[in-house]
Amino acid sequence: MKLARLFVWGLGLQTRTSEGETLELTQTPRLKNNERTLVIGVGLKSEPVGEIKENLLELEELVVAAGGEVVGSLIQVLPQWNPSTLIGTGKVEEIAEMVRDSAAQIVVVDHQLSGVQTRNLESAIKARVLDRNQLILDIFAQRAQTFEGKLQVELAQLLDQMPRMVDAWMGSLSRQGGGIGTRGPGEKAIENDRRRIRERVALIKKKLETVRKSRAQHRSSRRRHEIPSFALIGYTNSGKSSLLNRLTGSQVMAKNQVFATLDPTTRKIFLPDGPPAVVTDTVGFIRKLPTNLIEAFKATLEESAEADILLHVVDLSSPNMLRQIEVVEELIEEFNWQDKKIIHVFNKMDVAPVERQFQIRQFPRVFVSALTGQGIEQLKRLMADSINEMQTDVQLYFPRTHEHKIFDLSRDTKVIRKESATEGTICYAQMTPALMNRWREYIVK
Ligand SMILES: Nc1nc2c(ncn2[C@@H]2O[C@H](COP(=O)(O)OP(=O)(O)OP(=O)(O)O)[C@@H](O)[C@H]2O)c(=O)[nH]1
Ligand SMILES: [Mg+2]
Repeated sequence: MKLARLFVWGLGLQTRTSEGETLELTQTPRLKNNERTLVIGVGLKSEPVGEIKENLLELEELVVAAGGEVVGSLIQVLPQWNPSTLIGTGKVEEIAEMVRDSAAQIVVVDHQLSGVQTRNLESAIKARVLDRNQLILDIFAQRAQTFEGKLQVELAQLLDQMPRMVDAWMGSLSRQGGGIGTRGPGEKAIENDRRRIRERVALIKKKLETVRKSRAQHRSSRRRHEIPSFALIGYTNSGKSSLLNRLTGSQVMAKNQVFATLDPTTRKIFLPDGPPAVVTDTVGFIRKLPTNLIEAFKATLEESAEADILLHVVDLSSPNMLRQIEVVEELIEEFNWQDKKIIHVFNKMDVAPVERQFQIRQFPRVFVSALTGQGIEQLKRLMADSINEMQTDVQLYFPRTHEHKIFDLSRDTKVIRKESATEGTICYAQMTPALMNRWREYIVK
């Protein structure tokens, strides 16, 4: 029975043990409020130590965001990973001692752990062990508000759980002296669990697909009305939501906390001398973002993928600014957004040292403060300019029988010049790619 419970740990599913009794299972092992937590930074000798330390500081922020209290930290740099515990045996002992001394209830390791490694560490350290991915998933699970957000988080958790299960299962088989061909009752229960998870994954994916379609419909209706769109992207806590509020006068939650925003919000914005546009605020990025989360949040990310222009928001005051920019740029490549138009928005200029501005090589860029409003007018002008830049000069030909359409054209865009031609009229105008698509049957050049 112990075996069966082990594998379905944290799935929020009801399942049957090998003895046939029904188990009510709890949600993912959440970090409870004020739970005493030890954080462990790990890295290989080949990695720069500074980066391992930075990652650890960020892990501490993540623990606080999840509601935990950091009571100690420790770093280990290894020549290579230890397959059974990730870190070296001596360090495991040291951590066990720290856990005893500090009465820590939970240990978070800043690296992905396999199911076997987690279990071995837990039995040696005598505390619950989470890895970075599980912690991030935990925060998402706590924050998810909407139906879609909750579905996405559950999907990410299930995808995260599956390989751990298989791994822990293999580990326990080899410990029992079993192997391929030895099928115990526990194994059957595990297979059942795996099937249930697969079914649930399929169900959630189907539901998410429906959500995705309805989003796509909204977007295409925006397209039909030719509304240019911006998406705020950037490192978590860089001030995306604050900027949305400042730009559009809305009141979405902005908080000094990593992953304050999960669900995308779209608001209308009025730019000087420009057409009305929309701005979308979405979930922030972080280094080592779990791939399962990316997979699960596809629908949300599409909202940014479909935007005409990305506003990459950077926290100019962060000591890790350059690394954070790098992480976001890597993700931009991963999502294939590199060909989009990107405006770099360096936020929090009110609290950043002025020299910082000289380190910036990205263009086009603007320095702002969502808090004080500094630079916001400049940002708006840059946004309006970028919309206008998206326009190209086109030439349209309307045969006599379609000349009434010129009236519609002049409502969509400014008709710069009209010339009569044989059996019709030629019009010169400027158009955005979306408008060009709408008028493609008349465009000659
Ligand atoms: N001093 C200063 N603080 C700012 C500025 N903009 C945002 N903040 C603060 O930075 C913190 C994070 O702001 P958010 O707008 O929630 O950041 P976000 O990028 O939406 O964060 P996530 O949704 O968690 O990814 C909040 O405490 C804001 O008050 C600014 O221009 N100056
Ligand atoms: Mg936000």
